[in-house]
Amino acid sequence: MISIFAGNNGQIKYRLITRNDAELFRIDPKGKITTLVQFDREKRDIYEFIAVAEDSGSPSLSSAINVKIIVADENDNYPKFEQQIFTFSLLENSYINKHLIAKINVSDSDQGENSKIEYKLASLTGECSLQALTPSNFLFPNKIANLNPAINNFWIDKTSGELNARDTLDREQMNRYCFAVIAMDQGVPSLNSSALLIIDILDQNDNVPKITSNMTVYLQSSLAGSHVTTITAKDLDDKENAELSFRIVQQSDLFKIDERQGFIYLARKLETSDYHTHLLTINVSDNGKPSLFVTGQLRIFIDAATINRGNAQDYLSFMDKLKTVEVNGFGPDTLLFCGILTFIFLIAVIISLFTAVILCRRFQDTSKCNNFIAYFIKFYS
Ligand SMILES: [Ca+2]
Ligand SMILES: [Ca+2]
Ligand SMILES: [Ca+2]
Ligand SMILES: [Ca+2]
Repeated sequence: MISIFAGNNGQIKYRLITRNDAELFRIDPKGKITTLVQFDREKRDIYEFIAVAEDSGSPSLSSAINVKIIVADENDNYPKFEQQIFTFSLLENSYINKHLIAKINVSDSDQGENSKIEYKLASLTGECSLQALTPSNFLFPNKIANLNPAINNFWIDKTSGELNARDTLDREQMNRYCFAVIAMDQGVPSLNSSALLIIDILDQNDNVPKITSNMTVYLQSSLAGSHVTTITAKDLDDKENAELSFRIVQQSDLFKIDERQGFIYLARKLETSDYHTHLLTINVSDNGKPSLFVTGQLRIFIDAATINRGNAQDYLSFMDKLKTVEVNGFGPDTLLFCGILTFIFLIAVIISLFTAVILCRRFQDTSKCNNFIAYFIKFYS
């Protein structure tokens, strides 16, 4: 409310001369100006009109003043994020712009302190989703330093909103971070909003494959194609950086390796000269760029006693299988054989029937035909 007082010189009348803004204000007989509507500073913050004071003399004398109304701000707008979910990717073991990951932008339509934003990061106690984004799920770093060290890998500049990685990150330890980013204005009382922040850590080929299989083998079979052993290895990286290829380094006409699966087999039947210890250098490499590799020595013992024992065991297990088929009577092979016999029998019956019908038509004699059919039934019964 504003008051305009024009002195005591007779009876004074007040009125507002305005442009469009006149309807928004009124002035009472004592010169008090009041508003007629609610004002929204974010739509318009300045109004101007002229107030006139007029005496009741004859002729009447008057004076006028310019009145300027400035609408003060109220903190009635929440900080607004550009988007609700921010997703960033960061290559492990590296910085982006000296630790800077991105700048989080927030707007607030208010003015002054009411639109001045401070940023904070918080861990989420719930799952990584927009539904979990409620203040009851927020855990701030100072309270949880020992409970959730993941958040300590990042920090946000509280005034600029620049999100930074504090240190190099290892994808093999954690490949995704999920936080809440909170923006608070400095109004009284303060208003705040939050958004989901997801940081995916991309893989770099920083792990050498590790051989995990036993590298000592006693060969038990002399036949070409026999399984010798399978080389297994682990690589902690991701995708092609962890896809492994297996190779025998030296040329060998006796041993071959499957490049993808790592199993080693006999390329040919054993000869007498093969009966000794063989040392193979196995190379296991990933498909990263550049590729990393490890080599290991595989020791294969070949002696007649072990081979004979292995061959004897192979023979016994083969005989056991045969017995199982005989005892059960209806092994898969037996069933196939029975099926083929039945099929041949049915074809024979159909051909015979077809022949019988054609011959009957040629005989033109019912008794001969009946005799023939009777003979046919007797043959198949
Ligand atoms: Ca605000
Ligand atoms: Ca406001
Ligand atoms: Ca690797
Ligand atoms: Ca890696």
